[in-house]
Amino acid sequence: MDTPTVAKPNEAQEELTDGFHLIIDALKLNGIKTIYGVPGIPITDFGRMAQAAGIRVIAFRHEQNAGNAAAIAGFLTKQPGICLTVSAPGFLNGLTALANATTNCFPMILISGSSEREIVDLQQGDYEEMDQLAIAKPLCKAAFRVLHAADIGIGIARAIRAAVSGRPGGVYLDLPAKLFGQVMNAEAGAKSLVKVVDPAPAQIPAPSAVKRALEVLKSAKKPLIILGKGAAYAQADDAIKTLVEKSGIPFLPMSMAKGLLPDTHPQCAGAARSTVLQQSDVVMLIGARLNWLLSHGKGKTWGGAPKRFIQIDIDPREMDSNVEIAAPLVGDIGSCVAALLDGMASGWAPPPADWTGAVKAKKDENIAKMAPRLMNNNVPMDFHGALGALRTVIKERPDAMLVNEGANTLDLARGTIDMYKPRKRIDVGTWGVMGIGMGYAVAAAIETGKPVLAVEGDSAFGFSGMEVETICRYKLPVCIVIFNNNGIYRGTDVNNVGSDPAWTTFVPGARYDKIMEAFGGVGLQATSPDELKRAVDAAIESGKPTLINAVIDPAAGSESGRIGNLNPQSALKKK
Ligand SMILES: Cc1ncc(C[n+]2csc(CCOP(=O)(O)OP(=O)(O)O)c2C)c(N)n1
Ligand SMILES: [Mg+2]
Repeated sequence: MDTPTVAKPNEAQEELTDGFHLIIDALKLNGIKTIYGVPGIPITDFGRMAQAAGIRVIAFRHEQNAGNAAAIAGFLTKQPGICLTVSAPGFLNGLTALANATTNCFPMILISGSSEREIVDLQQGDYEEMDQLAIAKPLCKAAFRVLHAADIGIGIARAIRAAVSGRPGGVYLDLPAKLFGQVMNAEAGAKSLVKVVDPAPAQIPAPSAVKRALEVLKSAKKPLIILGKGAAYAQADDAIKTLVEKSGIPFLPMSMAKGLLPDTHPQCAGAARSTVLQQSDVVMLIGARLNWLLSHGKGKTWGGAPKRFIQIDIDPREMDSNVEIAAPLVGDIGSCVAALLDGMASGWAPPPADWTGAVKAKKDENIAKMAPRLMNNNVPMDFHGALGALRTVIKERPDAMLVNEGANTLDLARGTIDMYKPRKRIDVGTWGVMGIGMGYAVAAAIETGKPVLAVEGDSAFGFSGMEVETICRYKLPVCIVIFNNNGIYRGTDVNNVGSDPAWTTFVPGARYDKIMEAFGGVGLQATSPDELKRAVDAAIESGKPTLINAVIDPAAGSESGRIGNLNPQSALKKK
């Protein structure tokens, strides 16, 4: 029998490297510290080597959750979050997160191993065969494939720059299995690596655009500032706070911009949302898009009075997307806000007192109306009673990260739980997508080192629930509270035909806390707001993975939470 011999041509003289190491070196050179992923062919050894080289490799139970973790890591840090998957099915599992990242403008790179190009392109049925690059392209900002080890440096540099420059988004990087094992001269390999210089260059707004924006703002009798998650992403917190305070204009934070200035700030108009949207005459959007979440800038929500919009956005094509923008201000948010502040330096008159007075009166009225509902200690709990307890938790711990998904559980928590610091609230974002919960919770814990409170509808939790094992495995300080109302929106629907349950309902009285116990975490049940508060306090104090099954009245919720109006209605039914 032949004994296989290993050819050692110039090995004595020549030091070699390979694809595995070049990828790791390229990532490290560009400051990547963490990879979120799921192992398998052809990336298992790569993950081991990355871990050995000091990169933190966080293994999930499903790629969608790893992808969501990478995406939110990108949002929190302004560095692209990396998700690593196997080919075809693993890649597809990660793709939802990649598309969601792109929609939400989060910088993320999905790196997937892929099968042999020669076989894939001839469609000869390779293991996990799929033309991944072509499939990823329409769902992300950019997609690249690296075929030669010598191109790894440039490939990773392009991916990083594409993810974070301009409007951030998702990038796909296709790495065929053969690439990992390709060998090349180590010195040439080192030279081929690229450190991306100034990956997200400042984009300075034109002085004429700044002047126009200030003129429109000055002309306002009833101005309003809307802060979007782009403003939170920008990490220009001090400049934005100064702009809002110097202008004296009421501001409305979008969901993930909550806390950029505290929700308790005297200028916050969150509790008078309908009033300010309807009655304002000039609206300055900072990193907020006029999409469905703002009723496209028109219609009933915005009232009858004509509006003029000033819009700050890094993407020129965002302007006039839905309605005319009177003063487009294109540039990065930090530079735009700084330029506006410069322009205001020579003196600025606060908005008319009858406007700010009217906003304050409406807001005080709404807050007073809500207060007793949030203090109820009813059993079974309703959403308001339970959220009143969690609101106090965050008030007492403004550094904690809040993850939130569901329908009623989302909409009511958003309006109830005040945020005090920037980038502490992460949720379903532009799409209202279920399934971000545990991925976001893991990344929030890892990237910030702070305690995480995940407030989850029972349906919402189910989309990523298996990651409680991941949370236990990495011993993350995550407290999950499940608002268990036995179903989607409510647990009271009945199917009158046949014996199947109504399709919006779940097993009644389920004990989600037991799932956590299965992996060594703490599982608790809470049936009153007081009990819930005590349980969450204990969880956060201990830093131990905890899941609290919060029993909510199954009849308390409403269809689709606050967006029931989006459900299509038949013209026939209306007759
Ligand atoms: C990926 C995805 N699938 C389905 C939906 C539709 N959807 C919206 S909210 C929701 C769940 C709402 O139920 P739950 O999380 O229990 O919240 P509740 O209203 O009961 O508090 C679903 C399935 C979605 N938004 N995203
Ligand atoms: Mg529910």
